Amino acid sequence: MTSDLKDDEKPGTGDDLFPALRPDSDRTALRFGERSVTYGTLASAAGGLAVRIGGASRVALWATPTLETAVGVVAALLAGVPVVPLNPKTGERELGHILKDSAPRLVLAGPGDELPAALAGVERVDIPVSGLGGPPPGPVDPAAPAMIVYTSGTTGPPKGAVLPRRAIAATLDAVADAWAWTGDDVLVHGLPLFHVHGLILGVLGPLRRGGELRHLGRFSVDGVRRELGSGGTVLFGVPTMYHRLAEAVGEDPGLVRALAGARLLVSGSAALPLPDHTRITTATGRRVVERYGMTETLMNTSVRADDPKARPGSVGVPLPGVGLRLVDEAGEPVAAYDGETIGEIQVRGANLFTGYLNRPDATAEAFDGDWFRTGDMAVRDPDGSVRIVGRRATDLIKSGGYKIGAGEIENVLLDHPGVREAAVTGEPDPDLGERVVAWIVPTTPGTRPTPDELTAHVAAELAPHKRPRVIRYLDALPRNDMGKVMKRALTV
Ligand code: MCA
Ligand code: AMP
Repeated sequence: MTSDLKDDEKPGTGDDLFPALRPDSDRTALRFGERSVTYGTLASAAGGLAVRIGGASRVALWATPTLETAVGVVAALLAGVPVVPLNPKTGERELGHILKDSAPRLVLAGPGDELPAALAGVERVDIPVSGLGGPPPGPVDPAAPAMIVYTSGTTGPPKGAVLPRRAIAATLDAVADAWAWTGDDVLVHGLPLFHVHGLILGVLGPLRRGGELRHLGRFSVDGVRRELGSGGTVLFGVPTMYHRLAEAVGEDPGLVRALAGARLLVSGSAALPLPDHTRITTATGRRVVERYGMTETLMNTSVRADDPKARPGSVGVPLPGVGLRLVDEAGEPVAAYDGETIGEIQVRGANLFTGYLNRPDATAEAFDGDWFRTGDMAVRDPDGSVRIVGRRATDLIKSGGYKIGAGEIENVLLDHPGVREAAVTGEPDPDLGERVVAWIVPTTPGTRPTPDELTAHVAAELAPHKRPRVIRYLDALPRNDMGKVMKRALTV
């Protein structure tokens, strides 16, 4: 039976997060390369899987950049089962930690995916991309945990940020307001699907609006040119991706047309350097809009699509529903909007996580009352917009938009038999923003472990994106009188 009602006027499946998810909808929801699903097929596939996994305490999701991952996360949300996205390239030690900490009852994976031995003890459920659906989901408590996303700190292994369902809804509706994001938009991106940026904003965002996602599988300039040039309206990326577009755009008329034709270009996860803003705007006439978020807080601020005055370097104004303050060294709120007085950004609102899994100590430390301490340092301009000027912790490195803790890499390097001492720092990098540098004192002078050996060791234990890009050898690490490594002295 056909209906004259528009999709957004028809009765839905009853799901509060995805009102457009209707069994009878033939609107395209998701496209990954040649494969796509409509909202109707997605409702059936995810609805059926939701029945299968319903009642599980927690599920892991083998988050490849594929349609299956998107169906898996929607199914878990329909079922009200907390889902832990896993980076399929995670090394042995990090995966072991995440599985022990989160204790998933099931692992959702694509039918052809090969899972590592660490997951052998967890029951596997293959994710279908079609199906017979299931009964409409029952209401899920907005305060219930929806997703657990692992994020690095300065020391120790990653912590699982527990994100309630209401935070996902709140953040997606807030950015929709800032970006005038509707069901008519076609989002293009090639972000990984095991972090907030790619998975929550980049997959759940378009689904909440009833729009379309075209995922590139992996980021490439060619993919952006092709998809934005053939109906895509919005692009999401980390600064490294915009840097690569900025490098290419001067000599690529097709890319110029594709970017110039987009409704909105959004960058986040790290600061987009001024020269990249300038090169893209000069070539295309379009500006890149920056937004500022964090795994624990989802999105905090953004340049608004309807604010033509926002300057490059600004991350915009607090999103609707987000309380934001700057706090000085003494713990006092900064009153000034003078573009000069620096304070730590603290935020509160429905967008926040509820705590770190199994880590009440770390959760307590992260809050000042109901204000979450982000560790990011910023100033506020007279128009209320925020400019990030640095980070409180020097032991956090942002490389390619990934947050990496120096401590976790040092611990792994120290486990290598050829390493006596190790220190890890971040250095400016034109492509990655920062690159991971490892300073190594070999166990036996004269027989150094090779850079390839150390790099492969970190990639295999933690994750390839955490591997050092540069290895430097020293006879001893510089230490102060207390024996503490003086990282500031580690420069060439
Ligand atoms: C290289 N590879 C290796 C090794 N060396 N594998 C094992 N051992 C080695 N020694 C492999 C990698 O696995 C990868 O495989 C390929 O070589 C290239 O890796 P890499 O050099 O790391 O890639 P890149 O070119 O440097 O990647 C740049 C990138 C990437 C595409 C921009 O950094 C990226 O996707 N960043 C997105 C980060 C993100 O989404 N952050 C959001 C979190 P293969 O070729 O198979 O891939 S922040 C967040 O969520 C907050 C809320 C926010 O505000 O957004
Ligand atoms: P993550 O913990 O991986 O979610 O990364 C969150 C961190 O990324 C924030 O605390 C900021 O330091 C950084 N970040 C995210 N968006 C921006 C942005 N637009 N500009 C500067 N830094 C950003």
